[in-house]
Amino acid sequence: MAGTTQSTAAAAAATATPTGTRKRIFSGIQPSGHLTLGNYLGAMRRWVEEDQHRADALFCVVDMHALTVEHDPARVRRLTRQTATLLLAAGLDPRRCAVFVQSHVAEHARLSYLMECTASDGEMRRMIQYKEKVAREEARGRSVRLSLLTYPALMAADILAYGTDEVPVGDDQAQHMELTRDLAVRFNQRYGPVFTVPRAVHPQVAARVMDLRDPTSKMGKSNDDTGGIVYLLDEADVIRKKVMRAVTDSGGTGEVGYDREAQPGVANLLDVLAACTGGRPQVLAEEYTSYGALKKDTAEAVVEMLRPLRERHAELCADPAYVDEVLRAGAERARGLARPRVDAAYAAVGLMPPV
Ligand code: AQP
Repeated sequence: MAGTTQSTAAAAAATATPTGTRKRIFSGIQPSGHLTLGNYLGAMRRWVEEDQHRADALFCVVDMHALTVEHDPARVRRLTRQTATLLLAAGLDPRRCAVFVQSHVAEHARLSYLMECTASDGEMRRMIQYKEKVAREEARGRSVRLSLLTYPALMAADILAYGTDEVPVGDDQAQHMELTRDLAVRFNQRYGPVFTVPRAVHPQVAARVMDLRDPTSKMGKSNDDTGGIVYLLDEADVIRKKVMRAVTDSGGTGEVGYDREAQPGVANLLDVLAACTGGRPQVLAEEYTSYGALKKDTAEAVVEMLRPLRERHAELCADPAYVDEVLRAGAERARGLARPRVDAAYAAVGLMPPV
């Protein structure tokens, strides 16, 4: 332990429970593509329906993460605005939570460097998402950016800067969350108790929505083949077409059953239908005797669930000044919350405060 009296005192102030007994929640979403049904069911819906009501919540468009692979600057800028607009359209209420853009709050990058100094090269290289994305970048004939390797350090900084208790995310982020917890514990052991150790919370149903054309892979917004991905802004007919063409039966049984191993495509549709209707996938499986009927009902449930979001998105696009103001106020609040903790972390590791 190397915590000085000064840094420990600053850290204690910074780690005090933010608003009495209210939990602090942080989560983020990358503007690396158009948002998908996976993003909505795995993360956003819970932010809207539960998290913003029960906690002191911050939701962030993590634009710097979108630079970890080859990108078009104009597209990232456009998608950042679109992502923020979709978060509001989905129902995040700026009177209840902060909605902001990562690069507008310098504390994320400041803390990310300290996280790189806390993590080891080996643990970064073990990340499954890193290995998958390296393979994808290489298959596209692109070089692999160093930031792809250090991405989890920035993600840890995003979370730890706010004294976050809970991080609502899809299943695919479980490994990064474990690393974030390890980094928080390690930092605190080395330098004093600066960070709260956060925990991940995953939705009960549809924690990992799979690609409709390849149900063994996650529905990802940056996948090359878009035929199996439902985007939140897809027209109703496009959604219907994609769901009706979903892969259902690789084993050839022809029966509707909820078995993720044997029938991943059917299980995925049942998960999506359950998430949209509030049912249970195992129970829903018993109600269907044909894939066609299951697909039709799933398509309609998705279309209906997304209809209000699409309508609200169109309204918000007509009022960009409102979205700007939400993001400005959100960033201001986030800066005020993050700065004392990041300053405490800088002091704790031995960096001299500005004179
Ligand atoms: N398919 C999914 N099912 C459930 N949850 C998902 N999430 C993403 N995809 C699914 C959750 O959405 C939140 C934001 O995700 P992200 O922006 O960090 O990552 P991404 O959508 O996976 O985008 P990438 O990494 O740019 O590219 P792809 O998609 O190609 O891997 C997170 O809470 C995530 O769990």
